[in-house]
Amino acid sequence: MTDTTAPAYSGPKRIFSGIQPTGNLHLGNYLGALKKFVDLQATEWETIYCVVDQHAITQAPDVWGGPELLASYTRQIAAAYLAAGIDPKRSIIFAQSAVREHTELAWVFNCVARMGWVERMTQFKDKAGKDAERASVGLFTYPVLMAADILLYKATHVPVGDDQKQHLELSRDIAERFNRDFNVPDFFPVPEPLIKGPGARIMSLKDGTKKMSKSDPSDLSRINLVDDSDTIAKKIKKATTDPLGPMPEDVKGLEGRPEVENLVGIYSAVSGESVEAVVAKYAGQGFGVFKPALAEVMVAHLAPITARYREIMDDPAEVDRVLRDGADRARAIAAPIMDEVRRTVGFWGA
Ligand code: AQP
Repeated sequence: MTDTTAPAYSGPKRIFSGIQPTGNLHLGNYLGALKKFVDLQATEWETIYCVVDQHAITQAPDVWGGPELLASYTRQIAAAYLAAGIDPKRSIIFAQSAVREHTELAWVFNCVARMGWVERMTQFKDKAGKDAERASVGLFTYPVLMAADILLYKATHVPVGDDQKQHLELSRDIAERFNRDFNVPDFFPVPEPLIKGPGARIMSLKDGTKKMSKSDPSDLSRINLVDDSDTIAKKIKKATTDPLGPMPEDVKGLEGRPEVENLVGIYSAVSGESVEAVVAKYAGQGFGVFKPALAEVMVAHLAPITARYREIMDDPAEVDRVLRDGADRARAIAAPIMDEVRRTVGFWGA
C-alpha cells in the first residue's frame, strides 16, 4: 500500500532490472523483460541491467548447472543483453555478485520485511513445490534480495513480466517501511513496476494456462532465443491449439481460447501490430495458414538477435570486459547509497 502522507521522492528517475543466469533465455524473458530493457534506452532515464547470479543459487546446484557453469551462464545472459540491443555505453550491464552491497542491503531488508509479507509470495510456493521444508532459506527470502537489488540504486522504475508483480509490491512495502521506521521519509523511492504492454505474460506453447518458463521439462513448450529457424517453425507447428475451430472473427472470439490468445499475443508483440489488427488479418483462417505466418514473423525478428548473440559469444573476453566495466559503474552508484543506509541504521563506524 502506498503511503500517501510521505513526500514524493525527488531523486533522479532510474531503471533497474535483472534476469537469472539459469539456462537459455526464452521468448517470455525476451518479450516480458529484455525487449523492454532495450526500448527504455530511448528515454532519458539511467538504465541499469543486472545478471542476478545470486538469485540463481537459491535452488540446488543441479537445477542451475553447478559452479563450473555459473560464470559461463552469466556471460551468456550478458551476451543476450548485448545481442538484443542493450548498448553498454548507454546502460550499465553487470553481475549481481560483483557488487557486494546487494547482499549487505538484503540483510538490512530482511530485518525490515515482515514474515507475513514474505509468506504471501506465490512464486515461492510454486518453486518450492510440495516439499517447502526442503527449500532453501534463500529461495524464501529471494524477493527481499530483489528489493535490495532495486533499491541499492534508488531505482524508480522496474521493467518486468507480469509474474514479478507481487515481488515488486513487496519492494514497495519494504521501501516505505524502511523510510518510516528510520524516519527518513524521502530516502528510498517507492519503485514503480513497468509491466504493461505486449509480451507481459507469454504462456507455454503446450498449455495456454501455464507461463512459458525455463524450467518446463518440455523444450516444445518454449521458443529459446538460440533456436534456429527450423526449430522455431517446428515448435510453432506443434503448438497446442483447441478444437473450437479456425481463427476467431474478432477479439472477443479469443475469450476461453488461451492457447490461441497466446499465439495471437506473440504475433502482436513480435510484429508490433495490435491484437485487433492480427485477428482481423487472419479472421476465419485455419491454423495451417496462421502458424507458418507466425513462425515467419518470429524468425524475421529473432534471427538477427541470435546471429549477433553467436558472434558475441565467440569473444567471451569482450563480454567479461563489459561486465567488469559495468560492475565498476554500478559500485560507484551503490557504495555511497549503502554508506547512507549504514549511517541511517546507526551501525558503528558508519
Ligand atoms: N512467460 C513469461 N512472460 C513474460 N515475461 C516473463 N518473464 C519470465 N517468464 C515470462 C520475465 O523474465 C524476466 C527474467 O526472469 P528470470 O529469469 O529472472 O526468472 P523467472 O521469472 O523465474 O523466469 P523463468 O523462465 O520462469 O524461470 P524459471 O523456470 O526458473 O522460473 C522477469 O522480468 C520475468 O518477469
